[in-house]
Amino acid sequence: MTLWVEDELVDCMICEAPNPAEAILCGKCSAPMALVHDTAEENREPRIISVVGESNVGKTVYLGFLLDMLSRCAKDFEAVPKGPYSIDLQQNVVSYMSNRMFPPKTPMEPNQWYWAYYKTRRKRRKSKWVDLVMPDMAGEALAAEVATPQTFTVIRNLLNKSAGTLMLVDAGLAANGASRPDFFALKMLSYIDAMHSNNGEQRLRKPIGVVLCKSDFCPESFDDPQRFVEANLNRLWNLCQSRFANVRFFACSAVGSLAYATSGGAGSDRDYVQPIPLHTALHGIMEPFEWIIDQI
Ligand SMILES: Nc1nc2c(ncn2[C@@H]2O[C@H](COP(=O)(O)OP(=O)(O)O)[C@@H](O)[C@H]2O)c(=O)[nH]1
Ligand SMILES: [Mg+2]
Ligand SMILES: [Zn+2]
Repeated sequence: MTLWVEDELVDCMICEAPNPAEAILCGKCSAPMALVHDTAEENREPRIISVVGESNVGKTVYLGFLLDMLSRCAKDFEAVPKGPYSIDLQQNVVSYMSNRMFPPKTPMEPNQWYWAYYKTRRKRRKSKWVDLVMPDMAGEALAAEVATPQTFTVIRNLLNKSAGTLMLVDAGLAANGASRPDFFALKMLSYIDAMHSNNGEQRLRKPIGVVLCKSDFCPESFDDPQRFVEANLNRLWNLCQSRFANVRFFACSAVGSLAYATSGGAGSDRDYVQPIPLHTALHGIMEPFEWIIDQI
């Protein structure tokens, strides 16, 4: 006689694909399965914060340092990393930057994204756990999904399930007069707006933290981030005013000073200029996170 033990299946929190109970990452979207197990065990709903932004805006650098600060109990936060991937992302950023290099580009394929999952809460107040789930996604994937919804359904599911979103914007480019960061942010927010569309009347209450990355290029953004957005990212500003009830603006930077190196090679490579982060100086990394955690 043969006994068949049917494997228990658990649905992924992000894409809803069934996975074997012992799976660590979802077989379809690579999201950490610990998210399902932990929240079920603790008998609570997940409270997800997502981090989005265009390619090259600084997501990997921001997340890496945020996770590192959280795991060192900055500002009295307690953070529990879930799974090796979470620690890898953080370690990757910290070690590249201490070698005066920016970390390499995030791959486009969803199964190669680093999904970091940290459970975190304020220690002193014994407040509720927050699930900081951050796919360090390639900005191109996000752009593809925003341009043609349903291309990467995993992104849609993630945004839909998050209680709050941090949207990163390249302040250096915006300060130089580029319209690209403004348009990308505009598209991103109108995508979120459309997804939650409630007959178009009420403004969306879900908290959106707009994080101005690379603010070392435009230090004035630290003095008054809101004003900076109003002046340099005016399309984004107007949409926030009309459609979002709970938006806050923050400036942040990970580097103290930059040097520039050229490759010195021949041909097309010749004029390639590469920024070298001379030293790490973290400004405004925790603030957006602290704010959003209090909003959800
Ligand atoms: N000046 C400055 N440049 C940054 C900062 N963070 C990132 N960068 C630059 O932006 C590039 C892309 O950063 P990355 O985190 O990989 O962006 P991602 O594509 O959004 O993940 C890096 O290679 C750096 O050149 C920062 O705080 N200040
Ligand atoms: Mg990246
Ligand atoms: Zn999944």
